[in-house]
Amino acid sequence: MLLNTYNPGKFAFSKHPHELKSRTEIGWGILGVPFDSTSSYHTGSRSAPTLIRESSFSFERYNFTFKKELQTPFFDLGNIDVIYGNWSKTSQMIEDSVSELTSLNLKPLLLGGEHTISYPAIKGLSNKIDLDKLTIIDFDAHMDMMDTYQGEKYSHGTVMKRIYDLNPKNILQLGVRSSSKEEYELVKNNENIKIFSSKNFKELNTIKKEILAIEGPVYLSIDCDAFDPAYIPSVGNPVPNGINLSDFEELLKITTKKDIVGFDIVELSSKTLGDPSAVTTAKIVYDFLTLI
Ligand SMILES: [Mn+2]
Repeated sequence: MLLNTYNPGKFAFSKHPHELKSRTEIGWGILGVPFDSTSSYHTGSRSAPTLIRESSFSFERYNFTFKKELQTPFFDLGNIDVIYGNWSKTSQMIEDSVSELTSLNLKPLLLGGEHTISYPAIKGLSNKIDLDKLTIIDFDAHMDMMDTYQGEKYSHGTVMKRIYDLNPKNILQLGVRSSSKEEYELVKNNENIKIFSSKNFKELNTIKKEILAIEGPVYLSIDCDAFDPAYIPSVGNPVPNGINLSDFEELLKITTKKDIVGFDIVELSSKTLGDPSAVTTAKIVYDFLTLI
């Protein structure tokens, strides 16, 4: 490092890009995706990548929660140059960027932005992974299984339906506590989609067993609204009575033992530097990188 400087535009502990050229081992590549054009309630998730990175500098390399140092190699490569209001071009850019990351031996770690970004992220993996073997673990208060929302086919409210249309092996949704009747009917009658509501977290062992039984590659998507608003109030669509951080940490320990091929964290919606919601979101990324 030159002089005694640091770069608050990159996630803390990120490796320097010059090391990218000589890479052979697999690592993670962070991309910010500051897109929030379909947000329907609290807008502002376009600022989340910046807030998450800034918050990451409040952590130590030693992760006391898991008694482990953060040693996973990762590169923060900046933000995708999204076009606000133009989903089709933005979506293509996300897909291409993820695809490019995989050709650099990097797995995608996306900082949203709204939840819609998960769809092109998963599509971008398709040259490396058979999507019909992929399981999606989606922490979310909502099902996001509507076919259209507010007239839009591609929206934070339809993203899991679009992903379902790609025919992945399974979708596991954790923390759900809000849906339309149509979404509930679709999910209830579908053996490839499993739902555990936030109330189901009283039987955490059942969810643990469900995760442990997963075979094959996994894409992990975390919508910050899965958590109780007591932990992360600044989200696009807050829903009361969500999951708590201790239960999440237990599940993250198990999930990171799986073959995770991609990760995103979405829907943090704030404009305030140091917002505790941003610190908690950054902590989840930091925990993930420590454990993976
Ligand atoms: Mn969502």
